[in-house]
Amino acid sequence: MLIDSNKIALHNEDLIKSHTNKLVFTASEIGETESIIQKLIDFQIAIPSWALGTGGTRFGRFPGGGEPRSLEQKIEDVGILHALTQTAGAVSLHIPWDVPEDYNAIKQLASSLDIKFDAVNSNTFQDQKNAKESYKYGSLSNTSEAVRQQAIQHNLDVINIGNKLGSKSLTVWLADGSCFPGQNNFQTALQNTENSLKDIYKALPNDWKMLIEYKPYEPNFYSTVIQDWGTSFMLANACGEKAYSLVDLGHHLPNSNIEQIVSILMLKGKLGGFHFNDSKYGDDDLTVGSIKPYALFLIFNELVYGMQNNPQNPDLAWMIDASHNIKDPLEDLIQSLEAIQEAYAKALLVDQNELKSAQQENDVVKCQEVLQAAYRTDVRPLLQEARLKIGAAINPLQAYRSLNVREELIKERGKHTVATGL
Ligand SMILES: [Mn+2]
Repeated sequence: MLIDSNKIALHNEDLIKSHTNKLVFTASEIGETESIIQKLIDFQIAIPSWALGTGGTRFGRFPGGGEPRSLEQKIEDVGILHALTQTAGAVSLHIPWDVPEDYNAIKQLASSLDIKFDAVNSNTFQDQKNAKESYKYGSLSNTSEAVRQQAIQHNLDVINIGNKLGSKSLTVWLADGSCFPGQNNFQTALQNTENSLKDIYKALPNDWKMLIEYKPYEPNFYSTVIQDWGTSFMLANACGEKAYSLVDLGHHLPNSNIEQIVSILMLKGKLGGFHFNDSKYGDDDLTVGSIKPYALFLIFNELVYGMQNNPQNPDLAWMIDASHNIKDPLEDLIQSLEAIQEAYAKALLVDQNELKSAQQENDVVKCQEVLQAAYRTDVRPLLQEARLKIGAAINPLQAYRSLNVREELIKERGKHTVATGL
């Protein structure tokens, strides 16, 4: 299904009058708006191929119909999101599920929808059919050399696939760890992981990055080999200058100060990728900004500071890594995109000079006032203006519903479809 740009224009015509009134008011409140609007236009967020279907838990899964069953259909879904928002201009593939049969056809389809190929993701956390070795006791950390070699080779294959599509980075997330005390030798597991990552790193093309994701627990419940940002940072340093840490918002223990982690990694030039989601308890993969919007704003405040003050840190690979257990996946992603833009715009509003001088004077009250003045500003008219300027829908969710996108997808693909790769 393709979104007709005329229909978006009609949707915008209906909303433009009230939008313009709100924008005038917002502009009068905050002054200069053009640079913020341009930054919002430039900010593109990748959609992972596994986020386009309904997720589930170990208790069940309730597919909503019209889900993409092939790589082509997944890219078409990202195309729908991008047409409505002009913010989702990239897809992040997961191998082995998204191996193209016809590379040229896939590249053409993506470019016709203005979609780029972001980081490619390897998978060594479950066994594939016909695999010789099992990852039951780990992959890159496994005590068996044969298992480690299989996992290394898989990552090299993923680099090769990504290279043919124009990707520029490999994301490695490991489920490796242990479920019970004594099961693993911590030092051996980490050493094996480091050696395996170095072997993968050696095959990385010169203009690529390797992004190393961390997570404190799950699916292993006693220990995880790459448990935190310090371990990821250590491994990235051991591999070399093209290796970076990747922060996934859900991959922290409750109440971790993620904004501080982000800040320190950027100071050290080692923050390479970022996965958005939200959580109440653990790696809940909920809609971005649905639980802790102020925490998201504080994180964005550090990201903006880093982007403005840390030239040693590269441009980040931004991605939504969420699951949609009971919502329409595309509607959930539209909500997440909006929450990300909102937090970004608010962070851009922070008066950095005023904050700095308040910090110098140890005016703690003023510091809080500066941050919260930005946070309390309604920036939605700026998001809408950015969308209007680039041909997206002023209200993407409303447009999605009034264009009956899900109904059309169900007509095209059927009611009982289950997306692959989750
Ligand atoms: Mn992630």
